[in-house]
Amino acid sequence: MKLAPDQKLDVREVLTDLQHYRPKRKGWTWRHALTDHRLGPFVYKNAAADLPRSVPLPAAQAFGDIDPQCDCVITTEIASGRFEDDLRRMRMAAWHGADHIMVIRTTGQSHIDGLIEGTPEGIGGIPISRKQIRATRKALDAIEEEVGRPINFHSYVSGLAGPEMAVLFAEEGVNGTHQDPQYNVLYRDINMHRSFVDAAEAKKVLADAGILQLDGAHNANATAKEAWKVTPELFVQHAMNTAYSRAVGMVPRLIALSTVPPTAPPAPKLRLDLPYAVALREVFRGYTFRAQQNTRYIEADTREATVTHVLDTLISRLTSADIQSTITPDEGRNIPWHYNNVAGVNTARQTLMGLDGLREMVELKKEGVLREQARALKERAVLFLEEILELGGYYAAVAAGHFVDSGYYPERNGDGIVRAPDGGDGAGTVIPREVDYGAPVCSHFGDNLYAQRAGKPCADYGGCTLCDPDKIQYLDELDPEDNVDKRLENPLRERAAGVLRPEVEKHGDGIVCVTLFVPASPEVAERAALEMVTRMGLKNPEVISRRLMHPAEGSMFEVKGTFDVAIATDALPITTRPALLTEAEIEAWIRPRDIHVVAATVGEDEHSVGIREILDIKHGGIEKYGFHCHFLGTSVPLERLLDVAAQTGARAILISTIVTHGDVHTQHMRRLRELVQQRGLGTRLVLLAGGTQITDAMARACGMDAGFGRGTTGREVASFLVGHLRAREVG
Ligand code: Z97
Repeated sequence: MKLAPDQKLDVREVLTDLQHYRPKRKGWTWRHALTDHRLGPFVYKNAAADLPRSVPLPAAQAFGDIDPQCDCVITTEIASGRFEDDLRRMRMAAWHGADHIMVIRTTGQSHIDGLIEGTPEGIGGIPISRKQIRATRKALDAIEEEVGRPINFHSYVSGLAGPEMAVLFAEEGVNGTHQDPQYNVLYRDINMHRSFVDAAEAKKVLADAGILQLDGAHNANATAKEAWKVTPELFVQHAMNTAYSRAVGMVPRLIALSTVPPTAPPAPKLRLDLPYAVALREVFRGYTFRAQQNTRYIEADTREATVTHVLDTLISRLTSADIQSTITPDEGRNIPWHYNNVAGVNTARQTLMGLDGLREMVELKKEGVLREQARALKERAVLFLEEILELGGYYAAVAAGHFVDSGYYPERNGDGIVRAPDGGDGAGTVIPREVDYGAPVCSHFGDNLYAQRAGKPCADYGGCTLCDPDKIQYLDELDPEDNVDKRLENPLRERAAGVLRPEVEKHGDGIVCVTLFVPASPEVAERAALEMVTRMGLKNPEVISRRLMHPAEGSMFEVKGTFDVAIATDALPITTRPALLTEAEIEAWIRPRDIHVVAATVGEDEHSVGIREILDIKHGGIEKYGFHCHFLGTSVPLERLLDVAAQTGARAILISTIVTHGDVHTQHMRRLRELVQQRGLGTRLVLLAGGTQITDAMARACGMDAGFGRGTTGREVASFLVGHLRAREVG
């Protein structure tokens, strides 16, 4: 399967022959850091290889459209709940620099005690099935070829079916997972014994498949009443999972500690979060770090979420991050929207590149409050661990409610999560292995009847699904109604009919967001905002963000609603804008040639703002490329423009009309052409007209070489002029 940048991802092609699809590669891939990477006008200190295909950051237009890539992996979490829609979102995220795609399941899959077949939408959310994974991996294999960088695919190995999930992921080329038995125990109330036994088995499978593991410590941050107070415990949680993973055979490089800065402004964020981040990296040196933005503080304001994300990322750059995970800034108010996935990725990318080389200029102090705080945290963590030992171990400590207590250890408020060692889902399901136990796959923790002969244990029984993928039983979806083929019917019909609707989540959902400021008290303003959006024709309007500007003067609202109108693309008046020359190309052609242009606002028009924008270097006008501009002012007669053009040997005349009536602008254009012809300058002079009422087609119909309407930039005019003059030179 191959993707072309100008063509939409074909979900049908993804689904074709899926039962025989095999992943192109397995195991985790890091970016390779480059030192002193030269790109455009800059040298980067913390960059990785460039992408052949991507969408650069907006400001890149000022630097030759460069798109430097940072040295750490960037994550986005994708979870519309419909894998066929998620594939398109993944592609967009990859073009913006994401190379770690987490497919989060929208159901608590940890409670399900087996693998799921089919994609049951609706009740209870979306669990992960083999079909979804395989389709996603196939699409990601094509996407990584398109952007030119491996994409790590990620999901969760937890719960009662943890080992089965691990095998499934190893079979299907999933590259990263969350795996931490403490997550089961604390957050999903799954039996402790079962969770740790399963974890050993699952971790062995992950280790053998080279899959990266994230732990679940950050969940304490997200659930604790005062997140900055659970920081000593987080060291303990990381230590437990890390030690257990090592004991099973995982390599440190693929054990990623999942860490989240615990606070957000107005908390004194760096003062609290930086010592914690520093101490963590000192204690766990040699492991890798997955830094994630804290979801806890994301509410309705995407601006605020973005600022916190930037500060979180600053902490990553001041310490370290091997993976920078992103959250969508709208997560507190919607199921994330696809353009907000891209926004989150861009916040990380923009911040990380903006902070390139920071540690070469800024050093964290070796003494003082930062070190004192870091040391205090470590001491508290060690005391916490010692107390666990005194109590008789982890199970006893959880039973005593020592985890996710809101006290700052050694304080305790008695509100921690309490789990009984013999309770929870799957209690009593751990049974001793028989001596003749035979493991169904080669990756296995502990005794196995099948000895390691001929290189692999499964040789004894003719191969396992990890070694021989043809042994995998592929079951397609079982639900006759709710399956991808049925769900695709409408989207494909609409696409074939050339029909478009706006969307934010799923194909053609029609959801749009309107921003309004309403000048009244909050209650009145909100009611009015909903009414206004209803009158715009949106259905089911819902205020998703409200920001008070002043109790009496007004509030700003973001209202989402459904725009239930399909637009036929073939009825749209599409004008293709010509591709622009780069700034460097324009300048390289103009500078050595001494090109003069004459410009004025003509007729009886006193407005010069528009034409000045096009000419002046201050406004990014064509002067900056080396054009010699003779601006003659406003209300200038056409004859005078021609006189000056003759005197200066100009190659172009630019006329502007802003205020026109009775079609005077078309008369000016026609007259200018006549005068030029009369004086025999038609082959020498390029004639351009601009103004709010001018269109390119109209200007050409009136004898101009081109017309430029509202919003034109100097680069567009310069690009046209160079293209035209160059063609005449050649011709
Ligand atoms: C993150 N934003 O990137 P279930 N195991 C662990 C987890 O943290 C999770 C699950 C399993 C977050 C992702 C929260 N984490 C979302 C260690 C979920 C999922 O399917 O909800 O039962 O388990 O870390």
